[in-house]
Amino acid sequence: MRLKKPLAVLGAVAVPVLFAAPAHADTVNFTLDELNGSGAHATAQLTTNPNGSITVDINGSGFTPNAPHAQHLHGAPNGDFFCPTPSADKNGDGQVATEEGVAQYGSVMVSLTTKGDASADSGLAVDRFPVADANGNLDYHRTIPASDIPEGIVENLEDLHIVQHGLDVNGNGKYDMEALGESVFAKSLGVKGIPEEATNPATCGEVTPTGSVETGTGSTEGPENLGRFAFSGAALLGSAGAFGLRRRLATSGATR
Ligand SMILES: [Cu+2]
Repeated sequence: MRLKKPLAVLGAVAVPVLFAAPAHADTVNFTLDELNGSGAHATAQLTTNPNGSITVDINGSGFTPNAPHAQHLHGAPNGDFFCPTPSADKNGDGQVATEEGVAQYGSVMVSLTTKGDASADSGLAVDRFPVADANGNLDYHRTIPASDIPEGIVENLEDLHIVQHGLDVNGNGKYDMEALGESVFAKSLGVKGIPEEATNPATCGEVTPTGSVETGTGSTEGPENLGRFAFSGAALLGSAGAFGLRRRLATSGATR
């Protein structure tokens, strides 16, 4: 046991101090790769704090500029989930849509919002998600309070995946209906008129393999203020459909 030597050296006086030390902070790194040809990449660092909160840092590039990007911790403690493969594209439109990807990356555990609630209930609170800058860079830093984090997550961060949503498929600098039509996911929650581009996943990240290095590329095209959505998160917060969907998808994922 490694402690033996320091204890012997420090002597009995130091022992109570050692045992009184707070729980250690664990840091887990994630590498987020592009999904759906978004061109976006990111790295993330999740640090668990002694009080049960998680400090999240995300640095990414290549995102749709000036547009909000919903982002979540997906999966389940000890869950058998992973970042989606092309096979997740069930309708063959060349895109793994949110509702198609959830079966593989799991349902929302934590919503990485910029303020307020960060539970799964805020999964579509787009007015509280980070907005990429004019160059498509997206940086995020927040400590998520323990009260918004489900049981078992802090101890099992390596089982989770980070997914960031929103991409500009037809390269016109904004989320619109022309590329992919309406969001099937949002519509399933009773919200119409949301572009599929706004909800499709742009990146997915798993725990960074030890020793690997990730580099990102920046996008500088089409700065335009498109941070507005036709709906507010509040409209979705109370949606029973959101809960039903989560439960349904979680069940289908668990039976795989
Ligand atoms: Cu997500």
